[in-house]
Amino acid sequence: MTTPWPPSFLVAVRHARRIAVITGAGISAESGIPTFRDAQTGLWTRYRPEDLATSAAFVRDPRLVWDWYEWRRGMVAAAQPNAGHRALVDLQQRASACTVITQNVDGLHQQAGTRNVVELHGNIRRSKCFTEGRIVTDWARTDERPPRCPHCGSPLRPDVVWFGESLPAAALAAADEAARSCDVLLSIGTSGVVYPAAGLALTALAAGAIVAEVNPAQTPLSDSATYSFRGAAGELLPELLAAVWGPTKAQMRA
Ligand code: BV8
Repeated sequence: MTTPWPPSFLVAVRHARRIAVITGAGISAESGIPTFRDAQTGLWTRYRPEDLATSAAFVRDPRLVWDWYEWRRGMVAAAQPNAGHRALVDLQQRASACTVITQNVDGLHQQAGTRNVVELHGNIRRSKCFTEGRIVTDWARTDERPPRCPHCGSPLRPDVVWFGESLPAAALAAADEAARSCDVLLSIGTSGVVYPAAGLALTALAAGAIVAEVNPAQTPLSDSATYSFRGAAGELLPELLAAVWGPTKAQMRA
């Protein structure tokens, strides 16, 4: 089923000087990584992500939080970028300027080949010292969980932004500048409930950009977005690129 793309939207994407893209967990769903809104599976069904992704939860039970992230790291390590990630690599090559901003911590945009990804919430593949904040790669592999910082002995934590923590200032500034200066913003696979990330699409709208959403479900952005396309990123994004610039060689061979 091909989406009836509005011609005005296709023209806007093709001629945009600058495109901003904001992605959420939905773009990684087709890579097998559960979204935050998906029910947690197995051991983790009894916990809400919001209750584990906090500094207080880590202080209260560092091993539980460390193990939750190790479980997620395992899924991320086994995951491959999907057609949605690859379509954004294609978009960045075809558009005159395209900034990809992500709330995701899985690193799949970089793995797919997207350049200069703005990671608003850090990256689960990196660990840092809970006290010093420095990134640590070489810790003693003992069975202690969480492991200890080799420099000061504090527990290690994932290099992600927890609820109640400020976003990296440089990433937030880059995302805000992209939202203010783009002609088109694509909001892909996000429920749009976590701030300040969810505010970026509204910033783009207020600055006069065309804002289009790709999501199988309604979100708080759906009614205010210029366009809201119902569907999966892995299906709609390749379709959109083909509608704007023609099918890729791979699509022609398919
Ligand atoms: C902060 C990393 C300052 C960790 C995450 C107003 C202003 C500022 C702050 C706040 C505010 N109001 C409230 C707050 C506090 C809070 C907040 O927003 N709370 C929410 C719950 C109301 N914000 C913060 O704490 C932020 N910090 O603002 O600092 C400050 C400092 C001190 C005190 C106050 C403020 C920090 C937020 C970052 C938290 N860290 N991740 C980790 O991963 O473990 S957030 C995490 O959840 C994700 O990164 C993401 O941002 C969010 C989940 O959202 P989504 O990515 O959208 O995923 P979700 O599952 O929700 O939805 C998936 C969507 O995909 C669905 O819509 C689904 O339909 C769709 N989908 C499914 N399949 C597909 C699909 N779409 C396309 N294709 C498919 N195939």
